[in-house]
Amino acid sequence: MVSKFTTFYRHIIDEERKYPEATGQLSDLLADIALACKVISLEVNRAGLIDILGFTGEENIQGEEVKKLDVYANDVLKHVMKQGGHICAVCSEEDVDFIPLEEKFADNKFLTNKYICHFDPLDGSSNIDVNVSIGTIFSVYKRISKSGPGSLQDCLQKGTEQVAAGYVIYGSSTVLVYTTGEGVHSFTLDPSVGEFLLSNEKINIPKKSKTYSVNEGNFCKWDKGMKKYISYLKKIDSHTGRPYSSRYIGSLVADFHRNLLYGGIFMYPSDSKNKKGKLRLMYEANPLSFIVEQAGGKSSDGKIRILELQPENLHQRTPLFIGSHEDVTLLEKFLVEESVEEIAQS
Ligand code: FDP
Repeated sequence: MVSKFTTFYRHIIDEERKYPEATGQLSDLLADIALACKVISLEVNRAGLIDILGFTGEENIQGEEVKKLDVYANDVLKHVMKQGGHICAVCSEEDVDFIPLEEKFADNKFLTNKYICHFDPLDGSSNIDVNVSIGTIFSVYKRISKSGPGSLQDCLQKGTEQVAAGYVIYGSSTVLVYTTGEGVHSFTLDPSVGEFLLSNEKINIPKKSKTYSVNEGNFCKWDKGMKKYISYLKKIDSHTGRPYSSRYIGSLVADFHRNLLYGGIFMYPSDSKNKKGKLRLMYEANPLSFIVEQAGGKSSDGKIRILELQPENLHQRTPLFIGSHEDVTLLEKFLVEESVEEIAQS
């Protein structure tokens, strides 16, 4: 519980003051993202009232073109990013290519477009029309190139290079979770004042959990190790807290958020159909991995730490195992080791 009345902007400014050399640009950028997400939140909340779901291209009663929510969210984020002037490129899960941006403050040597932003504007899109929690995921990198619009090389950096990451979940309330590498903090939107207020500081994910999240309908497509791990979690053993409970919303942000607070392991493995898994490295896996590690958890593609994967293209997919540290470590053993019979039998 937090007794202080701290807004998101106050929090990032306080963090920034710990670094005398900071120009304030990252704080401004994060504040811009929060602003865009407030606008998206409003539209998500209104989605059931106004008839905008699933009707891209049609006109509403004001004669304006109606957009699907994911298209709308993408447009809002890009618009706010362009206006802010702190980034040299924006990459979105909704767009095929990255969008290079010109310098806005070319005459000010202290303000440059030195950052890159990656967005999944509306994650969990298959849940949009049925009132299930969805979210926006973001991550921020520093550019590698010196000046001008950003390049593909700027956009394809390893997850270890992220300077900030977070997500906003549009659920029973709108919650923003972020890290700049100094712990994970969450803020709840108070719609009456229009501010994100600090609700949870320095979040720690439980080291071991009793919950797994996976689309078990894919069971027959998984490899042996994955099948054995899930079967292991379902066996009764009070010593190791089994059987685990199963919780799967099918909205990554929502599943991740629950596991972050209560403990859990989220899995989207590769399978016989999707050899590289389903989720996107740059837009989903990297930001959530930065957050989970900052909260004391772990994230892996089954063998390698997600943050150390070298991206080769913007929409690259990866298997993802993310959550409580001990659970991800045990899962890796099932996937990697030749002989898992011993653990599986125990
Ligand atoms: P969605 O297809 O609804 O957009 O990455 C997208 C994602 O949702 C994640 O949010 C979610 O965890 C996952 O895909 C769900 O995939 P399955 O429907 O295959 O379980």
